[in-house]
Amino acid sequence: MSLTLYGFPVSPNVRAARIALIEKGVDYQFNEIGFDHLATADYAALNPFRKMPVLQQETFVLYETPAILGYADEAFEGVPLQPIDPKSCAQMRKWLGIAANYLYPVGVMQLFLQRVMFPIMGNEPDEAVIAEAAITTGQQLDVLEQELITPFLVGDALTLADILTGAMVYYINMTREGFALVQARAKTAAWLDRLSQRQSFQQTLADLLIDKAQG
Ligand SMILES: N[C@@H](CCC(=O)N[C@@H](CS)C(=O)NCC(=O)O)C(=O)O
Repeated sequence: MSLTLYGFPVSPNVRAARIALIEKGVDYQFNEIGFDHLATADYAALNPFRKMPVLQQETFVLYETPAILGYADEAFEGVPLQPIDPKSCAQMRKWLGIAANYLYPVGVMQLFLQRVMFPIMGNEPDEAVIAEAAITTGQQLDVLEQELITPFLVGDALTLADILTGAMVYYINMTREGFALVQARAKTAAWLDRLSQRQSFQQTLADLLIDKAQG
């Protein structure tokens, strides 16, 4: 059985998929692609929406990160990454939605992109965008802080919720504004620290970002 994940290592969605596969102990090939590859016909055949990641297992092709995360957990042996109880499972899915729909567009695509990626790419960050994004991100992190009543987002064990939310908050924390916001929220800071110490997070930190990690 050959399993391939396509993506650019900096993408937090790609990283989350890699983290889930590593946490499951699944052997997979990482096929590193650049953003220019998304425009090709070959890639459109894998994902007509031209987003990354894509997971391919022989003739089975899957895109959309939450679907890939769920498949990684359900199709392979290894420690379960989803709770069984319906309420806990619903909470986990809620956090997958929060990560994709709220944290990613603001904390990653505005704050992290402008503050960390723009300078790497030789672009000038827009301070007004950063300031606005930091306010919204602070409000979102307040919710995370309030809900972190257990060591992980949904109970005492790592779930897909921690993986996707953690991938987003990890990048938020790489910005100086996000770092201050995370450090001001003790439970969020401790949770992120717990995640950052996992091999799966450490092994998937993109080379481009190694000297940007905080803490
Ligand atoms: N809904 C998609 C979103 C994935 C996504 O936005 N991926 C980004 C990288 S983190 C991407 O492919 N960006 C390229 C683009 O928008 O052109 C998923 O869950 O996988």
